[in-house]
Order: sequence, then C-alpha cells, then structure tokens
Amino acid sequence: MNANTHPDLTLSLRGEQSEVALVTLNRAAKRNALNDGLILAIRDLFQNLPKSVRAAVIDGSGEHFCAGLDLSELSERDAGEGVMHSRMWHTALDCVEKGTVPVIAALHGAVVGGGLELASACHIRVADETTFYALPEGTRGIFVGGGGAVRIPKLIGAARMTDMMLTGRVYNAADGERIGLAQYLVPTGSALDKAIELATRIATNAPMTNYALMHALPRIAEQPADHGLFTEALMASIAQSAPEAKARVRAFLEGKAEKVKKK
Ligand code: 1HE
Repeated sequence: MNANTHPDLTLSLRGEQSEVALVTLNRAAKRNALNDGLILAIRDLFQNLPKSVRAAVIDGSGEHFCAGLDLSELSERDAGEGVMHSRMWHTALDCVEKGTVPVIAALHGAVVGGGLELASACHIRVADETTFYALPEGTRGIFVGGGGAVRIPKLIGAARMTDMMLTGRVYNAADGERIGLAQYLVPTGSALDKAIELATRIATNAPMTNYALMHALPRIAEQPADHGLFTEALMASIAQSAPEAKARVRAFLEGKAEKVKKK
C-alpha cells in the first residue's frame, strides 16, 4: 500500500501483515530540507499510523537523508514566533520518539542540522558509507531548535556536540558509528534494506516489550538509581505478565523458540 499524506512525504506499508511503515522524505531537489509543512506532516503521520504497523523506517529520497531546516523559511520570525516554531519541531519529533512503534532511520549522504535532530529522535540509526553528520547551526549564527540539544548529547556526549557546533566539524560514516551517532554502519546503498530487515524483526517482538523500550527505558535512564530500579521492577512485572510473554517463554522451555546464537 502507498499513501501520499503530503506531497513531500510518502507512507508505504511493507511486510506480510503491513506491519512495517516506510516513511520517505520526498524533497530531493531541496535535499529533503524540512519546511513547516513537512514537519507538520511528520507529526500527523506518526500520530496516525495504521493499526497494522508495529515498526517504522524513515529514509530520504535522492543522495541525502536530510539537509535540516529549510533555511529559506528562517527569515523574519520574531523571538516569540521563534519559540513557537521550535516547539512545533519538538511536538513533531516527540511523535516520532514517543509514538506507538520503534522507528529506524536509514541514513545516507547529508544528515545535518535538523536532519540529525530528526535522526536522533529515532530509536535506531543505520548509516551507509556515504553518510556524513554536521551541525552547521553553529556557523550559521543560529542554534539547534528541534530537540538536538537534548537528544544529541545523549548519543555522543555534550563535549562532542559542542565541538561540532563551535567548529563546524563534519563526521564521516565510520567516525559517526564509532562515536555513537549510528548503531549500524553498512555498505553504500544498503541502509534502507538493513533498516527494513531490522524493522521486520522488531515487529515480531511482543508489543509491550517494544513499548517498554520506547517509553520506560529512556525515563528509567534519567531517574535517580533508586527510582529507576523501582520503575524497572514495575515495568518488568507488567511486561512478563502479558499472556504473549508467558507463551514466548513457554515456547523456549519446550524447545520451540530460537536459541541465542554466537555470531
Ligand atoms: C536547501 C537546504 C536547506 C539545500 N534549506 N534549501 N542546514 C544546512 O545548513 C545545510 C545546507 N545544505 C548543504 O550544506 C548542502 O545543500 C548539502 C550538503 C546538504 C547538499 O549539497 P549538494 O551540493 O548536494 O546540494 P546543493 O546544490 O547545495 O542544494 C540543492 C538545492 O537544495 C539548492 O537549491 P536550488 O534552488 O539552488 O537548487 C539548495 O539551496 C537547496 N537546499 N539545503 C533550504 N537546508 C529546528 S532547527 C534546525 C536548524 C538547522 O537545521 S540549520 C542547518 C540547515
């Protein structure tokens, strides 16, 4: 199934049960730069994913994943409008990060500015060898406004992000994976296939496990240890009491489920 929710954003459903949503930024002529319409379309799409969907992939058409904020729209906002604009990005990218299903970014070419902010709102990033990362906001006289100041330090630490913004440093694909910008580095042209493979696998997990990883783990990681341990106990108990969890554990004990295999 294909659905155009916005001229520059395409949703297509993959998998036998339409369980994987492939969301494509379709603005290659402008390097998938994110204008207000596209940001709102991302929000709406992730708020209204079809019920069959259990994992999603975001990719970008053309040679680049995303060139960030559409700079042609930056022009004449006053301070109040600037706050509202940034908050609009926050809402949209929260719908990606704290939505209903895990989201995988399939990266290639430029992953810069707001493009890196979008990628960092995803749960897994798969990068091919053409990928490069930068935060040109620093050298353009602006600041991140799409949640990057919160999410990117969690991936690479505040010191590396500060360096990227102060100096305009560009990380290539290999260094990006080394410092934690992506969890997977794959050959040129194969990021989308790998992302769909991972999404298809993730879609077979118990929904409560995926929910716990998206909604409980990030909160637990930010709680004081004593609170985190308590929340973990509650989440573990909820997850393991689901009938699906009991069935999966029983299947392993009866020799009917996959073992963990050495790579
Ligand atoms: C754009 C944008 C854009 C390209 N807004 N129009 N982001 C940046 O500062 C990155 C700016 N872009 C670039 O550095 C380069 O375009 C790329 C490295 C991404 C790609 O280079 P290239 O040679 O393949 O493409 P190009 O020739 O530079 O661009 C093709 C067209 O896309 C061209 O328009 P045309 O009408 O002349 O064909 C470019 O103007 C247009 N284009 N990037 C608008 N970003 C929530 S706050 C987030 C803050 C930020 O994200 S700031 C960082 C913005």
